[in-house]
Amino acid sequence: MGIIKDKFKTKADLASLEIKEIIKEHGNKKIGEVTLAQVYQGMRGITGLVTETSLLDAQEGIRFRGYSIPELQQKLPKAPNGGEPLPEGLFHLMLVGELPTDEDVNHITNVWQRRSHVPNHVFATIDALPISTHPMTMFVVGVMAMQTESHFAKEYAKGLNKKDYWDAVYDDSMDLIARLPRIAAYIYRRKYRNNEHIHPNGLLDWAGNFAHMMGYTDESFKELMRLYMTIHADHEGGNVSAHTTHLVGSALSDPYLSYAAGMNGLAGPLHGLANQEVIKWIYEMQEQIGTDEPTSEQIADYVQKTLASGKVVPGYGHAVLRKTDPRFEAQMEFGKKHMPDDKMVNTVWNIYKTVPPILQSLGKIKNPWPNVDAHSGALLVHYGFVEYEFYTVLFAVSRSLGVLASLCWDRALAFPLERPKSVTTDSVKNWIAGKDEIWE
Ligand code: HAX
Repeated sequence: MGIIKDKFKTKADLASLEIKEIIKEHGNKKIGEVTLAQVYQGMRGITGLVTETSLLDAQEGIRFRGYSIPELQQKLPKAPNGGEPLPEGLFHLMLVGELPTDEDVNHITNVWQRRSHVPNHVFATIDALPISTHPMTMFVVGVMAMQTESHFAKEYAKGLNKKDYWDAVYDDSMDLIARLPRIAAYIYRRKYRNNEHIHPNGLLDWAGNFAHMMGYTDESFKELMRLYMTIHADHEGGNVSAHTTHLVGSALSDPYLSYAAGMNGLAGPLHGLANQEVIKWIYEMQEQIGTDEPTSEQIADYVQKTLASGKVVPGYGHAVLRKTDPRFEAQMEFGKKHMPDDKMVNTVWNIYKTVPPILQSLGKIKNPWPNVDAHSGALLVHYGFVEYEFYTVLFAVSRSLGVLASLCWDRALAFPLERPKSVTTDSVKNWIAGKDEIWE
């Protein structure tokens, strides 16, 4: 077995014993009560999942295995002469539960380089789609075309022992993560750069090579990709992309099928697609007002128009967070360091000053603060990366790290098929009337 695979297996075996003991000793403890409102309103606040890789606190924001984003920026290994964490390191932390050494990170970079070959039929499948196809659709179709390579599916068909599920899921996960930047860069160059493709650079780290294959040579853009790929990787288990990957994986659908399902969820405008919506919304505002430096009053006016037309302000609000997203803050710091005078970035900062009080004044929005998607596009635009329909693909490449590390844990801990109970409104009415006790 490989070094990382060995470490993971040792950790997972220990965790598995611990969990068995926890369930034996405390399995009957109640973790909360579920109200009818929660059943109807998106299950907010119901604890119903275990996801080992990260934990979201409403006030503090995300912690990956206990570490906040500023702590990770300090503690994770960096590229030579770089200042941002390498996503390889975050993957190690999420998978193994330990901070990596420089050597661990180099090892993962090398493993992903070795596994990064994408079969030709995947590119041919993407090429068969009209050029107007949304990049997220091309991306998921590419992932699905690559499902032919699944070790898990092949081994399962031959007859795989339950105890070995994790092994094939691990191999598929590593292959997928290694190959996704190639697929994404291919789509980018096909759609926006005359189909002129760039060979991978075997000397670069995973995110640096991704930047290179998309055609961005600036060192600070590579740094942005390292930060971007790190902060978008995971947000505990209940969000649509993580939860969907986990749910579909629980049916023993292989990692290609599970990840593709999750990414279809990421492609929704209330989730990951919000990053494209933010920049689209800013461009439309600039066009309507006739300036690329809107004042706070002009922004406030445009926000009111957006709300009056029954639309959401993209990039603001969150189902769990109740403060400014630390991922927004990390990007703001990057902006201050690399492009403090950029007009689009300054507009994002002005929007940050203007929007929360307006949303607060409506009285119904639980979180008026910006989320990760409010900032990411502006940093990309600074480097000339203006093709905002592509932004969610970047998010998807990053999200593979979290959801696939979690999928490895799901199978190593032998989590069962997920199947919550649902009810009908008729049965709810009967229950309220005291006639029906079926789901008590
Ligand atoms: N603009 C306008 N209205 C908003 C709003 C926003 N940014 N955020 C919430 N609301 C509204 C809701 O639509 C809801 O209205 P109704 O009662 O009329 O239906 C009300 O405020 C209460 O919503 P909530 O309880 O505060 O928020 P939810 O948990 O239901 O929804 C969302 C969370 C993220 C979906 C929501 O805040 C939203 O739509 N935001 C804009 C889209 C966005 O930025 N999405 C990305 C979220 C982060 C993420 O997943 N990134 O990938």
